[in-house]
Amino acid sequence: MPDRSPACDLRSDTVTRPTPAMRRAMSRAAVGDDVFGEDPTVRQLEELAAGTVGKEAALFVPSGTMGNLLAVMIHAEDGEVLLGDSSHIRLSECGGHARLAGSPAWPLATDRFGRLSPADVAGAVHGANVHQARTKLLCLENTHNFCGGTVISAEETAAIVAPARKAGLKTHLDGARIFNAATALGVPAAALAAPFDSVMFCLSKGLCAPVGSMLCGSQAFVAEARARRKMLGGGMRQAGVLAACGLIAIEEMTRRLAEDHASARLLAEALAGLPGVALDTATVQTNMVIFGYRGARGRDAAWLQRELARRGVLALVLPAGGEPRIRLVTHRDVSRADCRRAVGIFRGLLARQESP
Ligand code: TLP
Repeated sequence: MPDRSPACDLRSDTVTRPTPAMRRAMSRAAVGDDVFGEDPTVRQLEELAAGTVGKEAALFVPSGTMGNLLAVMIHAEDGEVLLGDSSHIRLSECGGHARLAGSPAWPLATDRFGRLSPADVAGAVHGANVHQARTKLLCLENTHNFCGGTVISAEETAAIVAPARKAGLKTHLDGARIFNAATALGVPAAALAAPFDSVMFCLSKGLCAPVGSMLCGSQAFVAEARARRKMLGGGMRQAGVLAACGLIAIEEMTRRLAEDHASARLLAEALAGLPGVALDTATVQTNMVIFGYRGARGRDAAWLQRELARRGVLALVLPAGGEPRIRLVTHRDVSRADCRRAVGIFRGLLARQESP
């Protein structure tokens, strides 16, 4: 069975297949019942993950969505959550913060690079009163998905988090792609996670593991998350076969992300000048390229997605807020040559449809 998709699949880095080394590690992995705390490979992964982001402990969870939900449940205790208006937690996690954690969101304006204003954070905090729930938690996202995979530096993060800390809030980082941010900034992931009580990062995106994310924080926080993971149905048994891939994801796959960033830049620079494309190249900082499209004769992002798919290039139309936009994500399973081919297809399509 071929391990790579035949199409040039730029919909997401979640489409990556486990690498040959991961397949081998799965077959050799020592396993046990992880709900009984007896899976040695999961334990090893949790220790490695915690150390990598500079936290005391970590929990292997089935998805980033579950990791973020657990953080909201535990930190916010049904109080209010401050988060960016275009954050993944707000727009793409089925409203779990409200529906399952009982925590309403207080959305804050996000700039085009995914940053919140420290003054907005300070101004949004309120105590419980007859009209409002008490503000309990601030969540940030780095890299910021719907801003185009943009990065927030350690200094900017510290400035945004400071007013929340001063007001006694808990803080959580949705670091689904924290290693992309760390690579782009040339700093350890731990430096970006340092200001937060907890951080979630994903193994199953650009790091190529088939399943799983890590939720990291203090010993007490992770113990509580372990119990609540079981409540949510996320307790896994012989999960060592998955954790074995996670070990390779952290130890090896984090080192190659600059290649994906270079591919994204190649795509962005070629697409930015094409007719109908509205692309802010300053937001192309990691492995994503997001742009608007309006062509002649009412052709839009949905049309472009369809025509690309007919030619073997898969893209996503982002439904999250505002005018539909096209998202391309680079990853290990699309080579530089695939990206050059995709550029040729874009050029052929857009140049042709603009002519009378
Ligand atoms: N993002 C997916 C889709 O849901 C859009 C993708 O293809 O980018 N935080 C961030 C910043 C994410 O981008 C995602 C997934 C998650 C959390 C949720 O992770 P999973 O999919 O593992 O639940």
